[in-house]
Amino acid sequence: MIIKKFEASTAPKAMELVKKALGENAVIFSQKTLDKGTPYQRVEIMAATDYEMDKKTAPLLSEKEVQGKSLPTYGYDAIRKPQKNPPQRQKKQLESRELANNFAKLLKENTDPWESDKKRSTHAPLPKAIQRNQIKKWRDEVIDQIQVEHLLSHTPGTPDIIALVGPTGVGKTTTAAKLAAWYHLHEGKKVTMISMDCYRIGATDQLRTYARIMRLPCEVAVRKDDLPAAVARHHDADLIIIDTAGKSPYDSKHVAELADWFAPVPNIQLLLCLSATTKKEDLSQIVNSYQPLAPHSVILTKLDETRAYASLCQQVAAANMPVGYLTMGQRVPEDFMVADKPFLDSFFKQGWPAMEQHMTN
Ligand SMILES: Nc1nc2c(ncn2[C@@H]2O[C@H](COP(=O)(O)OP(=O)(O)OP(=O)(O)O)[C@@H](O)[C@H]2O)c(=O)[nH]1
Ligand SMILES: [Mg+2]
Repeated sequence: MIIKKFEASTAPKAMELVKKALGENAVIFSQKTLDKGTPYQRVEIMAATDYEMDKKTAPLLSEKEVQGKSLPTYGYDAIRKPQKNPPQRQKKQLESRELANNFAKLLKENTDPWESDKKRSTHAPLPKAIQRNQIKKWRDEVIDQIQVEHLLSHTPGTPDIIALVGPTGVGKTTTAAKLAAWYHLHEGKKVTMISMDCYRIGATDQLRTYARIMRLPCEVAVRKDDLPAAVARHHDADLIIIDTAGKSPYDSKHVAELADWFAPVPNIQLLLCLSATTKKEDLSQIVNSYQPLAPHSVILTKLDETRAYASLCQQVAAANMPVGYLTMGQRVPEDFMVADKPFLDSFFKQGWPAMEQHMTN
């Protein structure tokens, strides 16, 4: 396995470098723009390929071609790397105002299905002066309801089994890899990965590649019976992470099918992935449609792709499901956090600046 960082003036040029060095099968872990808006703006891509492929096909790059000098460690050391530009106070204030405004809008809409009659009574028009305090109070009440819970350990000597479920493209596979990295590299657990995603071309390869890079076993369950069999084969693992195929939350058959697959697997904990970019109505539909599976907790993904978290906060509180983990970017394993209550509180109160602050520490 080989992981490299490439820099060029534009994304296509950086991709060219990747192809030249690692071949067509390289896996792109991350892409970001450095020194954005300055004359030094450039694109950085982190990509990987396995060792054999590299030996056969990858010509060596000259030092001039690859400007990134130090390669980040693949693993826990790379997590929460300090960022160059700490958040500015002004920006922080703007973000908090945005969050408060969102709550204000929601308050006006008066459309929250989960609200109690007590809260509903606060929807009577309020004088502007006290409205702000009321919104803040109401927001804090909502945030207080959100609980945090991580992986639950069952019987010692048997693996903990978790499965990531959720709609298409919310980041299940990427998060499965981040979870594997966290529990394997940080907690020292013996992790096995299983892919149940045979719907999409290349989906199993995506998980397999991550597993190969971390040198973890990875199985593919093609038929229903394959799943308990694969779990049984890895009875000596500490943790089994199952990645599932994403489907539309409006596809009623999908949840029934998942339930059918999971039925013979004892003590399986389902983690529902919710993307922060999902619209309020759809979030509610997602939570409802996965409810029959009784998810153990939620993973909040793509927190970096929006700055408005009010709907997410509301839906999570309403769903009464604890938050387990957070993801805030495409980088594996860096853009991942095990949720904790004090952080979640400040994140939902302050918005993105709280995340930036956290990542600089
Ligand atoms: N910005 C951002 N992108 C993310 C995050 N997590 C995953 N992604 C990206 O979202 C895209 C989809 O991620 P996947 O992990 O393939 O999503 P999935 O839920 O497994 O998708 P399906 O299997 O097709 O349902 C990829 O480009 C990921 O890199 C995140 O926290 N932030
Ligand atoms: Mg996937």
